Amino acid sequence: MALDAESFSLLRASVQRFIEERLKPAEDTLEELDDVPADIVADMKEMGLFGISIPEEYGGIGLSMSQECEVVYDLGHTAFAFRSVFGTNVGIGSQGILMDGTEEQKQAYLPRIASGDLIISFALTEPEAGSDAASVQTRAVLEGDHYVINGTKRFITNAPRAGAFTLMARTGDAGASGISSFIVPADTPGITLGKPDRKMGQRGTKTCDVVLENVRVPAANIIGGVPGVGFKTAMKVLDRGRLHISALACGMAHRLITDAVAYARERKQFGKPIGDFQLIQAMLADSQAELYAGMSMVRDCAQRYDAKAPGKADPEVSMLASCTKMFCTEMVGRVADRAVQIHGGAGYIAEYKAERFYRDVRLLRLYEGTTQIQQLIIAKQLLRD
Ligand code: COS
Repeated sequence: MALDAESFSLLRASVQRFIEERLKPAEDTLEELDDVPADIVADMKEMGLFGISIPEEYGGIGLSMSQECEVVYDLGHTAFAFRSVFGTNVGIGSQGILMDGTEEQKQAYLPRIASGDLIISFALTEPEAGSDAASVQTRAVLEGDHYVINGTKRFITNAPRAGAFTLMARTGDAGASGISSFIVPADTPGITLGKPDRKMGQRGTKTCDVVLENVRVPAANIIGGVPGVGFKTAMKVLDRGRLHISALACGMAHRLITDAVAYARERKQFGKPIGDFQLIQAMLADSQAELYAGMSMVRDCAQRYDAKAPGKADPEVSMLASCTKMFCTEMVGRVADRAVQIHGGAGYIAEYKAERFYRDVRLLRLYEGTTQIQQLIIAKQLLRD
């Protein structure tokens, strides 16, 4: 699946224009409102951004992973909260249905996800199940032709906006093979939302707990209709998500370098622009070289992702996606730190974006698998027989 080259370059140009003309000027409003203005969300729907990764037959734009990474790189040039509004529809919320869902489930959900009429969230994490995702405690018990679900999901991105969740719950014994993925409409009786999480950064993104008390969901809502394979679905979704996050990290690294270069040109000390000093130049050069390395990894890994059988696991590609996620998210942390340093005292002041983005990028090393989880995945694959 890929969009033809000409349509893709038109799409990309219009996304880039949208970022420059609409999103960047709204960065401060976003910060003040702690939300994405409704007119911007309406424009995103109009542009088809909610459905970039969904095939055309289900109402989306049908980008390949390589193409998606280029668009997400562009979106990384502005506050992450803009992308987050449609991020779960493009990635972790929808992809389980696309990869493993039945045709009926795809027809029922993907067109509404692609148009943005339905926001879908990914509900895996729990108070006691984070890095150890296979220890999910939320339980789904079969009663006739329904499952009754009880449990709590934590830090669920877009839960306050969601019309549905792809939600992992235990239908069987302990361990990964006892987990199933469900499509759970958000208005099902028994679902309540916790209060919005207050976070270090990324204002305008929405996360909260999702509490399920005797939530009755038709057995037909198990993704693919098969219980016990939900953990694998979740892992495949995360492999893909990790590449998406890597491209986002690179986009933000580019923004931070651009802002740091502009500041280094304009700020004068000792009678000349600070960019004339080699110690400042070294920080810029290190950042640029690391960005180049990261984006090269993203492009290579995305190409391999596109070359494998669609929706099927490939341990080598999973391992490379973890390498890419680990490198790119750590890289943007270093780049943000240098951007603050180049700005000097101004780098600690909220008026300058370096301070805000420094806090925003911190999340990338935590969600969709911490750096330490990526290390485990990489080492496990290397040491495999
Ligand atoms: N694709 C498909 N299947 C996968 C897979 C992948 N990427 N990774 C693992 N699996 C399969 C395994 O092949 C195994 O299947 P079999 O039992 O049939 O062999 C099963 O899933 C269990 O795998 P494994 O034994 O490796 O699971 P572990 O419990 O050891 O944990 C880690 C694996 C730690 C890698 C996993 O729990 C993880 O990714 N944790 C981080 C979770 C995360 O990213 N959370 C963020 C929440 S979303 S923002």
